[in-house]
Amino acid sequence: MDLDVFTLFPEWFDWFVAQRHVRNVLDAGTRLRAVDLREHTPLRGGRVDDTPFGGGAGMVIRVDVVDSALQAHYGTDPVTLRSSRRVIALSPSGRLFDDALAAELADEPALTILCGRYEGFDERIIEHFVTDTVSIGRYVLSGGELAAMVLCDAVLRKLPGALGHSESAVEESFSDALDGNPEYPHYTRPASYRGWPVPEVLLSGDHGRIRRWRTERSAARGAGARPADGVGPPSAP
Ligand code: 6GU
Repeated sequence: MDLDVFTLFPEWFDWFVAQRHVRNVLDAGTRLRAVDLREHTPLRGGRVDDTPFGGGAGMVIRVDVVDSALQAHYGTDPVTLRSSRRVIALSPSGRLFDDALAAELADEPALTILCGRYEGFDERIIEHFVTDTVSIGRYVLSGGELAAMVLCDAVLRKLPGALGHSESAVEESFSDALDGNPEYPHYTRPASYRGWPVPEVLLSGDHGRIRRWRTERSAARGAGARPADGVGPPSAP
């Protein structure tokens, strides 16, 4: 996969790409580049934003700035670029990111991710250059960079080479293997700690029973059930 992240803070991604699980995917042939939105700005002083027409608080990323950045990077008109690759604008008002969207994006040969700052993007960027707007949750971040890392992390770990064991991503939370439910609980040694025992079934060696227990726990979590002791986090509505 070929991943380009357009951002005002490309150096933030140095940390991200240095992480082991990201390195593994990059070593297996995926490319991730952080591109500085300021690098090709047509405005003086590296300016990228402006005040909103109609007034109001905050600044807006300019359409000519994003046009120049995409044009310079790809050597093609961004209006046509989006017919050949997925161009995603990160915005708190976008489509909610989930495992299904992560899987969908992991199947793409190439992704372009635009990180907003300030109040967001001039709407013409969304209308003419972008294929998707994506949000990672119903809260507002100061910019799209952390959201881009969340998205990249969730997508990259689905690619070959990301995980130590190729099966680890198949039966994880929200996957088809678990009918879209959260993952079942895990336990490891010691088998009893401070009087807290591990569920007996997991020590039974009966793989059929273990499988049924896990499917059941996963489905119960999906239904928002409390843990059996009733002292866990409150159940979902
Ligand atoms: Cl994608 N961007 C910003 N700025 N805030 C967010 C978000 C994205 N997703 C949730 N909050």
